[in-house]
Amino acid sequence: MLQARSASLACRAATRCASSTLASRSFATVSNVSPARSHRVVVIGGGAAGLDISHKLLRSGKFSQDDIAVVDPATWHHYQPGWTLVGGGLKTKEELRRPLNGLVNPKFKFYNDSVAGFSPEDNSITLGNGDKVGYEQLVVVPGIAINYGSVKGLSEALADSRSSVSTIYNYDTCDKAYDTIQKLQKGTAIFTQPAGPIKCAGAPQKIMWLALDHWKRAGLYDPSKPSGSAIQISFATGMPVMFGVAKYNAALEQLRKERGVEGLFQHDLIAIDGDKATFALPDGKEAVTKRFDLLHVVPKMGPHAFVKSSALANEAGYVDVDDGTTRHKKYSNVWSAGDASSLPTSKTAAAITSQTPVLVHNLLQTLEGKAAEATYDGYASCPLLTEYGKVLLAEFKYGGVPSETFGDWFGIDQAVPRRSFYYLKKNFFPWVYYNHMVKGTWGGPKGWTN
Ligand code: UQ1
Repeated sequence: MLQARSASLACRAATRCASSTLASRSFATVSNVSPARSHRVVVIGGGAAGLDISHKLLRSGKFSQDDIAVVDPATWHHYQPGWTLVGGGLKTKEELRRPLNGLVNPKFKFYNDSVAGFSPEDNSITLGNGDKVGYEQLVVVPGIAINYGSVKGLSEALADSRSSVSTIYNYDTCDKAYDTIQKLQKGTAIFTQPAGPIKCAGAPQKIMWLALDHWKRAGLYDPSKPSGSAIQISFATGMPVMFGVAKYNAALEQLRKERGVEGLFQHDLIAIDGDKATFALPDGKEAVTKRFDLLHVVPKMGPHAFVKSSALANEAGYVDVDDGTTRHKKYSNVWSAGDASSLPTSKTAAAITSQTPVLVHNLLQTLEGKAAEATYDGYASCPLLTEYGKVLLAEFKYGGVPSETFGDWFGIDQAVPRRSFYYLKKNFFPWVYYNHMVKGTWGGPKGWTN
């Protein structure tokens, strides 16, 4: 199914690790009392999608004080696409976060709490504190969870400051990634990517390309003589290819070969023990164990338990919405976008810029009793760092069809890494994100909206 495919399809700039704290609780707390509070729209999640959607709704001018509620237990909102830059020593993690309550418009009712359960049959949710909250329309955008338990020994290795195991997918360890890259003088560096959907499917190799460039500049790695270099580099991925969109995969596979990086395809990391990493192989083949001097890990990811266990989820646990309209397939007043949704595309902030206008338009139409006719074309993008100073800007739609903004404007090929794209990634996107996207005024490749 497409979900599996989307995993390889790219780059999920999931914009909130905060979402992973949205606790899962059992339905036992859901009672049949009528809601203490009710709102016209309840938005579950204050991440990239939740902030963009709630502020777009407010800007429509159709809502007054407390008509819209936002639910999220997080204290901080993180610009997660920037964590690769932290891993490469280009930004600090502190500059990429903001207190979430400062990003939520005071016109909203902000429930700084988790979700215990959904009751779509009676149009309510239950908060972590047991309160019921009713809605006319529900937007479920809590992101996805990182499953650290998917790799035995990972949590212990990440927490150990002396170990050379890190991940850029976590606020606590994204800077550890840069420390380990700087410290390595010789030996084997392994960068992993799991089988299955993850946010920003390009990030596992972005950090590798930055590390390679760092070691090249330090005289520790010579791409033309990889085996004679002090450091050897392997990319161990649970996927069969470097990237899920054929056009960009060809460019990245060529880079991998040119740069002497060993490709260990369909190698799915399952355990870490000291300086040994064990990978599951397909077709019942016996697992292989490799020694490492540096290990960058990307754990498996999946829907939050409170979504997966709810009536809103499809078989895989994602909010079961129509690929075009973003409307729930069974409950017509429920909507979803971003990582938590079943939309069969990449889990990236760029994808959210194209999903939210559709969702908001259709939700507003529905409130007015009109047809939800806007459709999402699957647009997603992955600005893929290939070295310090260069980015390959993958942009595509459903089906892995390239849809290049600058290719269309200037006739250039975005599979060729460019300096201008690097500045978009490093400076422009973080700026436009906090100044416009979280306020609902950034349309991604469509530019600014009001
Ligand atoms: C984008 O809009 C965006 O949002 C701020 C990103 O940040 C994570 C992106 O990485 C990309 C690629 C876009 C898409 C916008 C253009 C102009 C290609």
